[in-house]
Amino acid sequence: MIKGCIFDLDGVIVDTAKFHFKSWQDIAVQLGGQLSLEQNEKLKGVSRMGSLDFILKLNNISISEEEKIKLAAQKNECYLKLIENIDQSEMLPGILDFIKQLKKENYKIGLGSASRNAITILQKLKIDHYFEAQIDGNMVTKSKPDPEVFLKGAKGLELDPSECIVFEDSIKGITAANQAGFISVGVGDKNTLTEATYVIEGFTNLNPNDLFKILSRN
Ligand code: B16
Ligand code: MG
Repeated sequence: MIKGCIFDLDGVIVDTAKFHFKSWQDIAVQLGGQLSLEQNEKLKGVSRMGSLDFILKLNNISISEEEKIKLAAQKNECYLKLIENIDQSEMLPGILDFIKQLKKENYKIGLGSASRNAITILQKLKIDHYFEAQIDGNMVTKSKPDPEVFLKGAKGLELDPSECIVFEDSIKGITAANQAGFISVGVGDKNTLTEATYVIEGFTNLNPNDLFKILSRN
């Protein structure tokens, strides 16, 4: 029986992927390399340092650990500037309504994001009060596809993974959810998120109970 939902942030609740992309692209260009929109897809759900390592490898660039720490901080400064004035208009269509419906029906709601900025963003969007458990990149030691972030989310909600749905836009996040026995709902392209229990294109006009009925048949 479904009792709670755990949401990824970037790409599920809010359209911040474009800001991560712009910030990383600037770093790649500064290093004499590049980062295309297609390559950026592989960075979804990947931690800050993991993303930098990916970009360095992609461009055959080798730098010291000290330099890496500086670049990661520079990327984050740029990202923070871009999200400075973020508000509910940046939320993905239908998600706020979906969250409100869940709350009305007494489902528990949690956050499971790789981003160290996730809680700041929830506060800026003025939706943090909906989330009984808020797990972000500062609270985990292992990145997705490790399920730590979602397991901590379920623990915070006092639920078993089998009682929770994880909503994710990244392949790594879906793998993480599946590994730990959650029901996984991919948000995006069904040809990309092939491992998900079920895939939705988005939250527009989506009723939680209708979705849960479909999931119980899968
Ligand atoms: P930060 P999610 C992830 O968030 C993003 O998808 C990924 O692009 C980003 O690199 C990562 O957070 C770390 O973000 O630099 O803000 O700590 O999709 O797991 O909500
Ligand atoms: Mg995401």
